[in-house]
Amino acid sequence: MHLDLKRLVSDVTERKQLLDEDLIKELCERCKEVLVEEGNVRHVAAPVTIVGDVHGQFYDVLELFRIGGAPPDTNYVFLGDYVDRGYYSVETITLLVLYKLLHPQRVTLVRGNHESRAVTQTYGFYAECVRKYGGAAVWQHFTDLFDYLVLAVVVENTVFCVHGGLSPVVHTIDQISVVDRFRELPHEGPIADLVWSDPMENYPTASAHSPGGSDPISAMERPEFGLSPRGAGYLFGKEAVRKFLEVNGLAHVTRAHQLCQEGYRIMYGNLLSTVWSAPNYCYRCGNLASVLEVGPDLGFHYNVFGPCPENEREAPVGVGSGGGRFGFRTTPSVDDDEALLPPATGLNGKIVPPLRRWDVFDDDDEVVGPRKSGKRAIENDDEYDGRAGKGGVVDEYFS
Ligand SMILES: [Mn+2]
Repeated sequence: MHLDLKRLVSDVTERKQLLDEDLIKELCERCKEVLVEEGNVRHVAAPVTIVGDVHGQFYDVLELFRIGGAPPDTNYVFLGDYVDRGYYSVETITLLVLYKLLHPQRVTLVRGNHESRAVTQTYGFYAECVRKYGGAAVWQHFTDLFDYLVLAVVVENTVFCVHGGLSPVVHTIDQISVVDRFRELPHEGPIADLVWSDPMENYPTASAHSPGGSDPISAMERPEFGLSPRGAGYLFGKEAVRKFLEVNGLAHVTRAHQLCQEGYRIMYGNLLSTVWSAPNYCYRCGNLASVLEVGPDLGFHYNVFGPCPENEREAPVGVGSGGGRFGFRTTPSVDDDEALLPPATGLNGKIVPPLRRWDVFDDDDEVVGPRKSGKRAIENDDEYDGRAGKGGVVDEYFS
């Protein structure tokens, strides 16, 4: 099958077309062929722009590319959670797959906890596929592809990038490199932890920590990790991050997975940051978004932006705010019973000094070459922090 990938990009971005099911199947097959050659941990060079959760907010993704530059003018690492919650998961993942195929060395797709058959059946992507294509085949093609996404990225042997966070059973990058990732997301173990875990401010120090005894790893071996109320992954604190960076000769962990009111959040004296790239999340949170631009000198710039006007339409034609009869259980709910990420303190000028590495880490993987990137910041007004849901593994906070 001959594919004009550039033409397909404009079909999706300009003509707002859904690609045919046969075409989606072909794109997913070709993308798997590319991804299967990538290691679990991909090494990339700066400059590179790191993107957090986008959750099917396709019009905001288009805005993101207007602000940050489109591939290949900007190198990208996407940190996962491409689908669910928003109304345009199909368009979003289709576009990212097209860019990956067009520029495989300049675009890296990391797996999020929503790149999963189980999670997408609950949070919207499955229903959207069925609604838009009249069946589950497209959902199957994409979720089969998700099994091939990489688990983490290291930028310039200095910045560790992952969707969720650290794992009590992962001490070294090499340990991530040897797991078998080509499968549905497991409920526990290193892969689950990487996509589900969260940092916690003021995590109790080892001496002050009194584990409840319900979790053997936390209680006996890694007191710097604690059980997560998400039901999967772990909570971890500064000490876990400091150790991980030191052991691996790295300087910073950047991750996504949690809504940030201001679009990003810096913690632990700049040892860790959260990047969130879905503005006005679920069309109602009123939050800002950002992408993290890592410069050639490893300087950080959090490029903050708000929702684009098209997303203010909230839902595509035919999808009511209730949405249930189209498969959305309801318009995604937002509970603010648990404050998520309080406003960032310090470092609020968005320019963060270049990082200092602990040590030199040996790289043996492919490296993406330098590229220029355009910049334009947009401001927004509203504010909200929140997360919803508790219970089983599939049940989660909010991202
Ligand atoms: Mn997530």
